[in-house]
Amino acid sequence: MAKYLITGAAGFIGSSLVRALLGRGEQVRGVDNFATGKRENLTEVLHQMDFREADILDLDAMRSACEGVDYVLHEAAIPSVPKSVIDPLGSNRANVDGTVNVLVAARDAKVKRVVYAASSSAYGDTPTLPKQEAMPPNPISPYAVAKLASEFYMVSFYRCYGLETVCLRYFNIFGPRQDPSSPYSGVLAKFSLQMLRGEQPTIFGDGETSRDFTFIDNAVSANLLACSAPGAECAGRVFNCATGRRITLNQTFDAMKELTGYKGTVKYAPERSGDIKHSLADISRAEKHIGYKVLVNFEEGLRRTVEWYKRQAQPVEA
Ligand code: UD2
Repeated sequence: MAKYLITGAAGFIGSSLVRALLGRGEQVRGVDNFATGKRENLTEVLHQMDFREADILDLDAMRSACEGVDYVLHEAAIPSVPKSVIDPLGSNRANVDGTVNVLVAARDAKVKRVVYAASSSAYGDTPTLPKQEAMPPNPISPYAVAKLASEFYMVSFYRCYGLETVCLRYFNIFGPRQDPSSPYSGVLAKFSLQMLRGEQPTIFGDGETSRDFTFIDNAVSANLLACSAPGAECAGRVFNCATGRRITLNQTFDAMKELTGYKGTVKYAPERSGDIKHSLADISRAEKHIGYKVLVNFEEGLRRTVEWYKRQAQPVEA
């Protein structure tokens, strides 16, 4: 049994990792400052873990959180392109300064490995598809720059201090417990809530924007593999975490109409500043070096996701 620290444990991805690790009988410690995470995401598992309300910007709290830990899964972030365009300083603090704190604490506590929630936004709008890890990054939004800077810090801590770090470049992860209610929410969570309520969703752009939408179970599995793979295969390296398929927003809207029963139309609005047009991953590096496989495809993931939001909308029976 190993001990894991999950930063951002009350967030969508963090809380999914908590459940997966507890399900495997691992010891789990979690930190979250509830900036974007929610206590409800941990309700039924809180008693099985060591949860601490703490901010990754608090170095002392991170030092204490890293004590006795084998693996750190660093998910805490302010994960939004548009929010970073409005508040680049806030994005940089959480997404860069916070990461350096976690790394310093992990290094000094002699943690075995840190796995980092990097982002596909690092690739930016380079025309070449699919995106391969060896391609030069070309970030557009402050969020993308911050996530990339943290990736470089991960690699630097491996090179300078020998702390094993692995970066997983997440490609639009979606699934149950993703917050649907903020203007900065991921598009699939937002559309699920809106369409189930019969509200008209908005597509920014012409709808031909595409994403390699990746169901959460695939990201959870990538994290577990990134912890267990031999250091020679993965330490100090970056891996795409995706499915290798891209879906347009128009296709997504059509698929969600069927699943939600929404009868209305979609509204089109101008593209968002900082957005990327197309995103698609080459996943062969992760397949080769950490044994990654796509476990759940887009259609099945979307079905499970919409079902979950439907259940949330139903009143609890007395
Ligand atoms: C970026 C990263 C993703 C992750 C995420 C964290 C890329 C390609 N992906 O996701 O890996 O790090 O940031 O937040 O950079 N949209 C609508 N209507 C809406 C909401 C969104 O049309 O109501 C559009 C949006 O303009 C974009 C697409 O849907 O073109 C996806 O947006 P998103 O916010 O779900 O995720 P994205 O791609 O910014």
